[in-house]
Amino acid sequence: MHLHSFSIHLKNYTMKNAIILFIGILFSTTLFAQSKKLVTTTFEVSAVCEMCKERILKAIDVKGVKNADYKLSTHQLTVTYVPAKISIEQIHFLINNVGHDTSLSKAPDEKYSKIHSCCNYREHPHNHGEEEEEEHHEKHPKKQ
Ligand SMILES: [Cu+2]
Repeated sequence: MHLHSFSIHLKNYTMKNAIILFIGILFSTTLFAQSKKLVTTTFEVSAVCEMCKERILKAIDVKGVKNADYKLSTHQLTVTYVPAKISIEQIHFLINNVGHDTSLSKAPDEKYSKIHSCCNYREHPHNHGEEEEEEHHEKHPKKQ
């Protein structure tokens, strides 16, 4: 009887270990999967020209950001990142930090004042690349 109860105890113990091990494997696999998980999102970033675009993309060329694409004509930035390595708030902050406003947060005036005067999107909110070219054509008609 004594021996029998010992064997049950041993069986339970082994079972318990197996369950703990199984949960452990499951948990670490989930963690591993999460650390590799990619998220792609699109949001608005204020900008005027190609110089702005370059500045924005350079600012978020950091660890955790896998891909970024900015469309000047729509002011939309599409970014693919690893949430385990960088948060979306941090990405917005990095852009604000080089002087550009986003749909989530504004650049500090001190940072905004440092960007080139032709990039002053707050003064010329609708004055991006293509439109500017059209305006120039209107302002300077062909001489006859
Ligand atoms: Cu610019």
